[in-house]
Amino acid sequence: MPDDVTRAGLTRRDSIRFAGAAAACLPMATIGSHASAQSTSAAPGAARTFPDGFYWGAATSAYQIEGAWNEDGKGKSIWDAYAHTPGKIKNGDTADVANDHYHRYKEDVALMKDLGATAYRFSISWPRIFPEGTGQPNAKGLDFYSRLADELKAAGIEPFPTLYHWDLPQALQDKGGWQSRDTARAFADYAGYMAEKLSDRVHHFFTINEFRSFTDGGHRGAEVHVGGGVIRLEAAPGLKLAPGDLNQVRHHAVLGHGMAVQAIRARGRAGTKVGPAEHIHHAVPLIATPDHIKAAQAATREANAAFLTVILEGKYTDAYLKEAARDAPRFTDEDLKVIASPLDFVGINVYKPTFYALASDQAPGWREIPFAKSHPGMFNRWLSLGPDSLYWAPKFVQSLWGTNEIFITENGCASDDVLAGDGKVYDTDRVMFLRAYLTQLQRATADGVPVKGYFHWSLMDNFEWSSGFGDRFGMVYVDFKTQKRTPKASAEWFRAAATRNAVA
Ligand code: GBH
Repeated sequence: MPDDVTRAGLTRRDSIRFAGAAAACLPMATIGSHASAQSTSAAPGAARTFPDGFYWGAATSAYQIEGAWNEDGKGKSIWDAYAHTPGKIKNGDTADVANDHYHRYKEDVALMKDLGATAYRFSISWPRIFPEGTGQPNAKGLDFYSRLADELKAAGIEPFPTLYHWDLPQALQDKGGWQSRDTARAFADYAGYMAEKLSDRVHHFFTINEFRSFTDGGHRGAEVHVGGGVIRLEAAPGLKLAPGDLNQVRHHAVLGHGMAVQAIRARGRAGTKVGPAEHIHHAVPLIATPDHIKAAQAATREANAAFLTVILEGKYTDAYLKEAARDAPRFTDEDLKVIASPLDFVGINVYKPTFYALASDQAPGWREIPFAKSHPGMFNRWLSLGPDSLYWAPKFVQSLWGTNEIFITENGCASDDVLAGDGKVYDTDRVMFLRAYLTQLQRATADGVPVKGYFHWSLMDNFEWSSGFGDRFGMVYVDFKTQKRTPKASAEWFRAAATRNAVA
């Protein structure tokens, strides 16, 4: 019954009963003296605050929300082509319209403002800017991002664009895509162009989102065993390359990142900051004692050998090259220098531990501990619950590479959201997830790990790649038939945290 439902989905009778019980067990005098006795030390529930100036943001990506896939001179991307291929996306969904954000960006910026967000991470669609990947820019494409940046600034929200969130111009795919070194060059030219045009208002650029997801996911894919069956996970362009060719794709991707960093420095205003947004593979020490912590740290360095480690160290690890053997990427010393171009910050997407680790007497010095069968997870099977990832992942970035600015560029979960009788969405699982993860992030900042901001994935429900519109990752519920946006309970949680700069 709708009128029987009050806030937080409790029935009116439940909330009255709860209030009565609380009053009977905890007389006011007890509550008062307890609070004052604790006031000089860390009281239960003491504000778990973040450093001053901490950015509270939400994240999205172009293909997942914009729609307008063929408007205003936009070129086709590999995701347009892939989603238009029958059988590739669940329920035959495509992001041709998606959240219609291209036309509704003002409404979406207003939503963010209501959430108390001070930063927004979005991605720029490369084929909107360069429909053919290179050559003649499309003025209308640039104009969209320019208007978006203005709208954000006017709302007091700092724009943090990502230059590549997987939507490669199809025209470049036709010439070999990331298998070709020319794509790295083309990416840098596009990155430099964007810095030139936007760096009067945009002070932070992320180069590439999640190297492994589009290199390995798009050029090899994976077969995973789920509930007795096998499902194939892949991303555009949906290729199955031999190991040596895949390693070359990975190399071109990190090279493209490095070349883009240099192009942004050359063509952006002085002071423009740049870094990657990488899904860091990381081990969490199963037991947090010095030997296991050291082992987890070493495992984390090796787990990122092809991506973050070479970007931050300018060298592929010996173990990576040894294991790849004949299939190792072909590269020059000059490539390594470009790949390791100095960065201003490191952005990491953090969802769950890649694995737990324990120290071992045997090489390589750690043991991977798989998730227990009964380890709890979120709505998506792959998303095991591991809040202390938000402690250890940034901590290891700092301890391994001495990074002095870290952003959490994504963190969040899908939820089987339903509109309640009162028209609201009570996503208690997402609120639980947020509180648990951000408690660990706050712990990292209190330890001196230089985390400068947090971007929740995602601002609003959107096109979740191969899963289509079925997996809702937003703090804002979207009815894809009407485009109506409804902030969920998690959005209220986010606002409470952002406005207090503390875990809520
Ligand atoms: C991010 O990827 C993406 O950047 C974003 O676009 C996406 O919408 C969001 O997460 C939510 O998924 O092989 O079983 O682990 C997160 C990292 C890596 C998670 C690939 C899903 C595939 C399933 N993703 N992974 S599994």
